[in-house]
Amino acid sequence: MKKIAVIMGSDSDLPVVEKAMEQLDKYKVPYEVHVFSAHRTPVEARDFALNARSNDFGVIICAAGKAAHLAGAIAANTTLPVIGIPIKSSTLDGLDALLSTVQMPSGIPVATVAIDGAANAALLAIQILAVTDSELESLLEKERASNAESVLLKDKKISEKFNK
Ligand code: RP5
Repeated sequence: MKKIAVIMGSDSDLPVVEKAMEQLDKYKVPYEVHVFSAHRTPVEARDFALNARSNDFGVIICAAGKAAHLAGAIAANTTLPVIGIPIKSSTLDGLDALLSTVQMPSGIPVATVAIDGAANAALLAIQILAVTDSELESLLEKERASNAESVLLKDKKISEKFNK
């Protein structure tokens, strides 16, 4: 199975990004975690992206806050799918990071999840690997079925309380 890379712009992003690793652990998907910054360590970020495919990665997740150029800078140097997580780490509540991550020019896509949406970033990366992995696909299907069951249970409880 291909590895998933989880890159964050700073270790201060870790409390949010950990939600991605929780999902990757749950699905037993191999991954590596790094701190690279588009602005503070641009050479290392570029080198990682250039070598990611030959280093057996299948998807790269990039989390960054403020002027969040990490996902775009990584995407510029690889044709692997890149998923961006805008991090709420400034006085602008993450809107700065959201716009910096999502507004990519044509030709260099970044699949951007919600502000602080680390769990969904991991799930999307897993779904990408599941395109060619039926075991992973069936785990995803099971999880969705169990999520649906818990929502139906909530509906039942609310219905019993209010719909007399
Ligand atoms: C971004 O700047 C990082 O991704 C982080 O969200 C933010 C603040 O970084 P630190 O100053 O806490 O290292 O590049």
